[in-house]
Amino acid sequence: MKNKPKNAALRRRAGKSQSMFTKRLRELRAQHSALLARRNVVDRNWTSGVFERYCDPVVTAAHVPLEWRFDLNAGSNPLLLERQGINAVFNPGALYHDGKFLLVCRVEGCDRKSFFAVAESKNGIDGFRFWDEPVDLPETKQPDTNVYDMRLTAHEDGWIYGLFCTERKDPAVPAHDTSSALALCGIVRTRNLREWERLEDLKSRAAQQRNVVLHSEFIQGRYALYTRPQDSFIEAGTGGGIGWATCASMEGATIEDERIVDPRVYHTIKESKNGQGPPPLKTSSGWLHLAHGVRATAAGLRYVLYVFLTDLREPWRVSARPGGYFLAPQGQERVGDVSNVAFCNGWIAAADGRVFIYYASSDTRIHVAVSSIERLVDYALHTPEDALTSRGCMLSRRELIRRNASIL
Ligand code: M1P
Repeated sequence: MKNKPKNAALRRRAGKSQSMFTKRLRELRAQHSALLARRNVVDRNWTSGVFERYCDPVVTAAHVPLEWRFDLNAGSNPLLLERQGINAVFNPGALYHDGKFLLVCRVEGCDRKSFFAVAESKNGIDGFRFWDEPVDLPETKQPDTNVYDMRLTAHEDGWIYGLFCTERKDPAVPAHDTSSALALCGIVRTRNLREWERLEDLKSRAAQQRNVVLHSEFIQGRYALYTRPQDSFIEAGTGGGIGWATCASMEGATIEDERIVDPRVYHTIKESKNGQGPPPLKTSSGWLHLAHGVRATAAGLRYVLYVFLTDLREPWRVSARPGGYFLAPQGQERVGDVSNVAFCNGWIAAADGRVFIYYASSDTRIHVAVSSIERLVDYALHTPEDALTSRGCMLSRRELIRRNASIL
C-alpha cells in the first residue's frame, strides 16, 4: 500500500518518456522520408552545355537508414540517441542492373571505417534508397583494415567485378608509426550485387596500387587493367600516372607487364597524381575515359575530373587529350571532410545515350552530372589539348576569338 504513489509516479515518468520517444521517432522518420522523396532539379546556373549539374546531392550521410544508426528500442535507448553515426557517403561504383540505377557507395562511419552499401534509384537522379543491409564483403586471409572506392565492371566473361582499395597497416614500419599503410587492389565478383565472392588481391610489382579498374572486354584474350602503380621511385616525382596491365585470369590475378598510359605532367591539373575513374565507355570514336587529376596548392591538394579517349583496338594508346579539367568542385562541393575534391569512380551509360556521372565532392557526399555519349565525345575531340605554356594557351584562345570574330 505504501509503495502505491511511488509506482504511479514511475508509471507516469515511463509513459512520458515513451511518448517523447515516439514523438522523436516520428519526427526522425518524417525528416528521413522527406529527404528520400525530395525531387532533384537541374541547376540552371550551370551553362557549359557539356553536362547538366543538379541542385542537390543524390546520396548523403543523412540518406542512410535510421535502423543503421539508431537503436530503435525504447527500452535500451529511451532517449533515442544516435548510437553509430555515419560520417560521409561518397565515391560510389555504379551499374545499371535489372532496370535500376545502382550505386555501391563508400559509407564511412564516425569510426573512420568504410564499408560498401548499395543504394538504388529508378531514374538515377533522385529517390536513392539503400538496400536493407550493407554489403557483407568477404575477407581474404589478411583482414582489410579499411576498404573503399569500388569500381564495378560488367565484364564480357559474364561476371560483375568490383575492384576496390584495401588498406592495411604496413607491417614493415616501427611500432610508433601508426599511419603508414599498404594500399592494394582487392577483387570481388558477383552476379547480383547481393552475394559476393572474394578473390585474391591483385599481385603486382608496385608496392602500392590504388585506383585499379578492370576493362570490360578481353584484350588479345587477356583481362586488362588500368592501374596506378606507386612506390618510392614514383612518389619521388620521376614518373607515375595511369598504367595499363594485363593478366591471364582474375583468379590469382598477377600482372607482370605494366606501362604508363597517361602520365602526370608538370603544371597541369594532374601534376601531383592522377587515377583512372570508372571503367571506360565504348564509343565509335574510341574508349571514353574519366579520371581524376591532382595538383598541390597552398590550400592543399585539389582534385578535379578530366576526360580522354583511347584507341578502340589498343586501349592503352591515348587518341584525344582535351586540356584542363572537365569537372571541378564548385560552391558547397568545395567544402567537406577533404575539401576541394571532385572524385568519380562510377558512371552509367543509359540505352538512350545519356551518361550519368556519379561524382563525390570533398569526400563527403555524392552528386550526379548528366551528359551524353555524343556530348562527351564532342568534348573529347574538340577541346584543345593543354599547350603547356601560358603563351601557347593564350594563342589557342585567341584563335577561337578570331574565328568567332570572322563569323559574327
Ligand atoms: O581524398 C581524396 C581521395 O584520395 C585518394 O585518392 P588518390 O589515391 O587518387 O589520391 C582516395 O583516398 C580517395 O578515396 C579520396 O577521395
